[in-house]
Amino acid sequence: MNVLPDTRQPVRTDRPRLLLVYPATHKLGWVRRFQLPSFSLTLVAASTPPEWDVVLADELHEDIPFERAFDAVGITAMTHQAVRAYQIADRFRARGIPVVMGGMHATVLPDEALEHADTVVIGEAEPVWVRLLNDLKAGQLEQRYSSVPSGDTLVTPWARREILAGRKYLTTQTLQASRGCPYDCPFCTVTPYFGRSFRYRDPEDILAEMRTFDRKLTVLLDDNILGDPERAKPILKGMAGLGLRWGGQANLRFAEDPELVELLAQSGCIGIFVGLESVAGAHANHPKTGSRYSQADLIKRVRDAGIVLEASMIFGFDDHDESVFESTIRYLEDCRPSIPTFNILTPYPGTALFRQFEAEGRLLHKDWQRYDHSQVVFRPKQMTAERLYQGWVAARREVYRWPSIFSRVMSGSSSYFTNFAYNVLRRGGVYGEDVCSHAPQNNQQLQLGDIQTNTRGA
Ligand code: B12
Ligand code: SF4
Repeated sequence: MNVLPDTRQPVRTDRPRLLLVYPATHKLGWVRRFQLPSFSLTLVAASTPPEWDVVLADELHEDIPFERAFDAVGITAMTHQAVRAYQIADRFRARGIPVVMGGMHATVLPDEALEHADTVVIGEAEPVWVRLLNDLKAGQLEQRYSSVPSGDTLVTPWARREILAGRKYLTTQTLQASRGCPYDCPFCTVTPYFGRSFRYRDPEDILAEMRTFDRKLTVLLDDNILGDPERAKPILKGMAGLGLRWGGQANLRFAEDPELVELLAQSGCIGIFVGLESVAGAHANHPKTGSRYSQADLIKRVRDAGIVLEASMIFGFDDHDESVFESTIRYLEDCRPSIPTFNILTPYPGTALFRQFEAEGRLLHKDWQRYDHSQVVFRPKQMTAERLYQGWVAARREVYRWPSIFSRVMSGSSSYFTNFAYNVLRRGGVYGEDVCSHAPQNNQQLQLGDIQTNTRGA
């Protein structure tokens, strides 16, 4: 890691200086070039009045400039970044520099964040940020600035991507067309904090921002870009002429509407991520996943349109016993998404799941760095924590064996190369990482067949 080069120093010194920090929990090698930048911080920068010089420190790419002079430091953090964010905050505050914490973790646990920060932004920055900075300059900083989402329209400035200059990311062309989600899944923080209704930006504003993009690869960071099909369609129609190649997330039920699938393909969508969550039980029959069509049928529609479909499953719900690993693998073999992804259920603070597990005494700890979907942080109902972890490890390895990859890729009707490339990348992540470092106890690496006997051979 290097310290920030001088070219990224504020040009003028007579203006107030703001440092925005994206904390990193661990060092990344060359893969940092395939990460996305913090959209949160480019939006905070865009909401900052022009009188401020804004500097970004992305700890994935460079060291934090702890010794430099700033008038304020703003730090973002998801839960797994919180501990590192607090360390950074403490160091700046020790020098008397006021620290503002924002993002999902500070939003759900503002009291904890205030042990390390002078002030906390609860919720979205846009409505409160200018007032906060003015209060700071006037020496009247309050401890909390809260914004509550309302209505069905989202107004945000265009992200200030130039503060990312000098670093290599997968792409800096990220944006959100909408926020909010009505589905209120118990393991997710989005509905409580971004609101129950889909708030969309004005399609013309989105398209105008996209017209400034000079590369093809674009990522839409919406939780469910197709959540309100009638509001998504004008955006997709407008994108059709822009020549972008983009990926995003949605819930699979969008594929019930053939027009939407066609528009998605025409808009330049190359990959879409959907949460199927569970092969059986309550989460398989949730309004977001349950459909009058089979999931296999809906997945086929998307893949037939030439779009890579990534399906995410979660292991560890209370209605999951040890058979869930095997049944999930077999289910995915039938449904044939282009890319399967598995996560360990994680009770993030601020969710209904967290409250339930805390009330039941089932949280193993509150070591936030380990709340990242790859570690078991709670006591599962129908298996041990070790079994859950090892089943997750084995399931990932099973679906990224070469025969499994070839079988999935060849089952599509088009985009063989793109599908194969995505799978190879994912295989690298699964087989390349030191999964044992996350194991709750027993570090023995199991194959799926050690957990369930009915495993197919290689
Ligand atoms: C896109 C996305 C990703 C992307 C990109 C992340 C990146 N580089 O920033 C990818 C796919 C890489 C990703 C990965 C993960 N993600 Co993610 N991700 C999202 C998603 C869908 C959008 C994030 C986003 O950009 N939102 C738009 C911005 C504008 O919103 P925002 O971050 O909340 O910021 C606003 C306010 O919070 C506030 N704010 C934020 N920071 C600051 C700082 C200051 C100083 C101020 C004043 C204000 C402020 O102002 C902002 C503007 O309004 C969110 C869900 C969501 N709706 O937010 C999940 C979400 C953030 N991810 C989540 C998780 C868990 C993860 C993973 C840990 C999952 C995993 N293990 O794979 C990883 C961690 C990766 C990492 N970097 O270490 C959780 C976090 C939960 C939690 N309590 O921490 C979320 C909320 C999803 C969920 N269902 O709960 N993610
Ligand atoms: S559908 Fe997705 S974004 Fe919406 S509440 Fe469920 S997990 Fe969260």
